Amino acid sequence: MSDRRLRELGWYPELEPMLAEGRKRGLQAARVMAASRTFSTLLAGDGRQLKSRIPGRLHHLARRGGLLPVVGDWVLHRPGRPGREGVVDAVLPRKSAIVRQAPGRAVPQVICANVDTVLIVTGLDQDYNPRRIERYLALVGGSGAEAVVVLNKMELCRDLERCLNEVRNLGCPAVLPVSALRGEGLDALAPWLRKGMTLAMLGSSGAGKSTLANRLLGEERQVVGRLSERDGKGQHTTTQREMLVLPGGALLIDNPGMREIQLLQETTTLEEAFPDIVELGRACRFTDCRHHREPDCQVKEAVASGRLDEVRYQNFLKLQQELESREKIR
Ligand SMILES: Nc1nc2c(ncn2[C@@H]2O[C@H](COP(=O)(O)OP(=O)(O)OP(=O)(O)O)[C@@H](O)[C@H]2O)c(=O)[nH]1
Ligand SMILES: [Mg+2]
Ligand SMILES: [Zn+2]
Repeated sequence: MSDRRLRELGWYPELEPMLAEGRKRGLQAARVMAASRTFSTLLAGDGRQLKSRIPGRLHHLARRGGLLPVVGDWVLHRPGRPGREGVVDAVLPRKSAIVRQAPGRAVPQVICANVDTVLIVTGLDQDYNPRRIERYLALVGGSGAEAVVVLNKMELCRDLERCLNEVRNLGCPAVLPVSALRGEGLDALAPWLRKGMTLAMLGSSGAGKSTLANRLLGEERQVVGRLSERDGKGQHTTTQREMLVLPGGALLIDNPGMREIQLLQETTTLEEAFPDIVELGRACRFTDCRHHREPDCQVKEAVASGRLDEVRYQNFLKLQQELESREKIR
C-alpha cells in the first residue's frame, strides 16, 4: 500500500500496481517538481528533494511515443547512494496533461501533468481579453483538469461587475476576482487548495502568477517582474516551471507566461488569430501581401509607427510560416 505521505503529494490509486511492481526492483515513487532534459528534481514521500538523472533509454523511448518527465509527473526512480543522484526509471501514466502548441513544432507539447485545477490568471489591466480567456478555457477543456478563472489586479478595474459577467458568459462557473498584490479575495480559492490537490497557473507574462504564488506561500519566494513601460506587458520573468508546496499542503505549479502563439489550436486560421492584422492588410498595395518583405505594406507601416505591437507582428509571422509549412507537409 502506498502511504498517506504519497497521497498528500497527489498520488492516485490507479498507480498502485505499478508501484508494487517497481518496489520489487528496488524502485521508489516520487513526484517531479522541476524538469530539464537531463535531470528532474523529485519530491519523495518523506518530503526529501532528490536530483535524478534522465537516462538515454528514456530519451530513446520518447522518440517512439514514450513519456519524458514533466513537472507534476509521478515517476519510479532508483535512488542514488547517499550524496549521489538517482536515476528516473519510468514515467507513470498521467491523469491529466496540460498541452500547448509549441511554435514551429508539429506535435503539441505537454507542459505539466496530473493537475487537478488550472488557474487561468488574467490581469484586469491591459492584459484583460475575454477572447484569450476563451482560448485558455478551450486548452484546459481537453486536459482532464478543472478550470478556474482568476481575475487578478481587481483594484485596477473600474467596472468589475461587467468583467465578471463577461467572463461568466464564457461558460466557466468559477470566476474569482482577487488582488494578489493586496491579498484580497484569496479566501475564495480555498476549495481548490486542499492538501494533496495540484494546481497549475497559466496566463500571460505579467498577469501576476508569481505574485499570487508568493501570497499563497506566505513568503517572497518567486521572483516578480515589472511591466514594460511601453506596452504594460510582462517581461517573461519566470523562466523555470516549478512545483511549490503551499503551507496548507496543496501543490502549486508556477508557469512562465504563455505567448499568444502557444495558445493556438491546430485548426486556428490566421484570420481568427489576428483579425487586427487582416484589417490593416486590406490597405496593402498587393492583395496577396504576406506582410513580410512586400513594399507598401500597411502592416509593417503600423509596426514602424507603433500602432501595432512588434511582438504581436512577430507572432503573426511565426504562425503564418508554421501554417505554410503544415500545408507543404499535407
Ligand atoms: N496592481 C496590481 N499589480 C499586481 C497584482 N498582482 C501582480 N501585480 C504586478 O504585476 C507585475 C507582474 O507580476 P508577476 O507576478 O511577475 O507576473 P507573472 O504572471 O508571474 O509574469 P511572468 O513570470 O513573466 O509570466 C508585478 O509588477 C506585480 O507587482 C495586483 O493584484 N495588482
Ligand atoms: Mg512569474
Ligand atoms: Zn502587407
